[in-house]
Amino acid sequence: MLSNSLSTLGIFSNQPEFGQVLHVGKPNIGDREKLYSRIDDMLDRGWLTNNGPFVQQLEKRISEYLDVKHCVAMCNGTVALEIATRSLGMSGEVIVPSLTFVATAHALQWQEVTPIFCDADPVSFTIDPKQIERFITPRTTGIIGVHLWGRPCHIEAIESIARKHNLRLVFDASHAFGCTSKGKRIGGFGDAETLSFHATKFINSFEGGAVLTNNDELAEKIRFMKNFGFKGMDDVGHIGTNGKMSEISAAMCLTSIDNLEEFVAINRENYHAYRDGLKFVPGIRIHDIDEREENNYQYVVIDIDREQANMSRDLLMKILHAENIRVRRYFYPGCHRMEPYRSYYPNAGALLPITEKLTERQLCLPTGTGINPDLIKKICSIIQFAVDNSNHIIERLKTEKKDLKLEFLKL
Ligand code: T4K
Repeated sequence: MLSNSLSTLGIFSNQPEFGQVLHVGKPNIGDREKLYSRIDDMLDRGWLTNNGPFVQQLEKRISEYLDVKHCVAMCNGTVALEIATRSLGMSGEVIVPSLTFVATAHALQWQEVTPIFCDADPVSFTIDPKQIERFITPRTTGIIGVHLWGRPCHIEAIESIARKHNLRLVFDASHAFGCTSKGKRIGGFGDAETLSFHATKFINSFEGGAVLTNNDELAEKIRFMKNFGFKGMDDVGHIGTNGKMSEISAAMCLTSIDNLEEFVAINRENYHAYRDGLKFVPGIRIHDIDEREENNYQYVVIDIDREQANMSRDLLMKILHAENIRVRRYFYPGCHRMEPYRSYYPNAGALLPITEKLTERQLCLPTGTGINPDLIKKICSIIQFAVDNSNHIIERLKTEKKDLKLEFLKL
C-alpha cells in the first residue's frame, strides 16, 4: 500500500498493510518478571482474594499517588460505579453524559435508577455544565461527570450546581488515571470518583476498578458493600454484593503502576507522531491534549470533517480496518441511541445535538506500548492517501463493492 497505489488498498481485497492487527486498547503489559515474581509470592502465600496483601498495597499506593484519602479496589469499573452511586443513595434520576461508554449509564439503570442524558461541551467533550440544570427535576438525586478520554470535566461548575441543588456528585474517571485538573490529580473530586483498570486501560489489572473518596464514612460503607455487606465475621450490616478485586489483578495493577512513567512517555511520543503525521491532511484534526496538565495520552482521537476530507468517518474506518488498523468509533452512537435507552427516549437526540454531531465524526487511533512512531508514520500515510484519493476510491467502491452500504460512500 505504501507504494501509494489505489489497487494495493486492502479495501479492494488486497493484503492488509499490517500482518498483525493494530488495536486501540492493546494492553500495556509492563515488567513481566516483576509480575511473575508477585504471582509466585501470591501462590506461596495461598491468599488469592478477599482483601489480600496486594490489594491493600495497591489501595495505599493509589490513594497516595492520587492524594485521596480512600481507595477501595473493585473487580471492575462498572461495579465500582454501581457501588459508588448506591452508597451515596442515588435514586430516581441521575444526570449523565450520553457521550461515554455505556457502562456509565448501565451502572444506574441496573439499579433501576434512570439515567438522564445531558449534552457534551463541544470543546472538552465532557458533560456541558451549561446544560445540566435544564434536566434537573424533583426526582433528580445526582450527577455523574465523565472525564472522557482523560479530559477533566468542568469540575468547579458541576460541583457548584450539585451544591446548589443538593445533589450527590460522582466522577467516572475510568479514562483519567494520572491526569490532572488545574494541577491537581483527578481522584478526589466530587463525593467519589471511580476508576477502571480493564485490560484496555492505561493502567490495567486484567479486569478491575476502584472507588476513591475523601469521605471516611462513605469509604467504610463502600468497603462493606463490596464484600456482601459484612461488617465482621458472620455480621452482615448492609445489603452488599461481590465487588472484590482478586490478588492476581492487584499484582498486575501494581506492576502496571511500576511502569506508569514509561507508559506515559510512549503514549506521549505516539500522540506527537500522530500530530506530525496528520497535520497537513485536509479534514482530519487530532484532538488537542492540554499539555499544561499531566495526561496519560491513552486516547488519541481524531475528528473527520466529511466535507473537507471528502470522505465519511465510516468509510475511513473501513479503509483502515482493511489494512488491519482497528480504529474505534468511541463512543458511537451515544448511550441514548443504545438499548434500552433508545426505546425509552426515542427523541432524546433532539436535546443532544453536540453528542449527535461528535459521535458521527470521531475515531480513536491505536496507541500504547504496542505502537511506535514508525508504525504511526505508516498509519498516517494511509490516512493521507485515502483522503487525497477519496474520489477515486469512492468511484471504484461503487462499482466493485456493491454490497457496501451507500451510507459509507455518500459525501
Ligand atoms: N466508564 C467508562 C468511561 C469506561 O470507558 C468504561 C470501560 C467503564 C466505565 C467500565 O469499566 P469496566 O467495567 O470495563 O472496568 C472496552 C473495554 O471493555 C471497556 O473496559 C472500556 N471502558 C471501553 C472504552 O473499551 P470494548 O467493547 O471496546 O472492548 P473490546 O473487547 O472491543 O476491546 C477494545 C480493543 O482492545 C479491541 O480493539 C481489542 C483490544 N483488546 C482488548 C482486550 C480485552 C486487546 O488487544 N486485548 C485485550 O485483552 O470496550
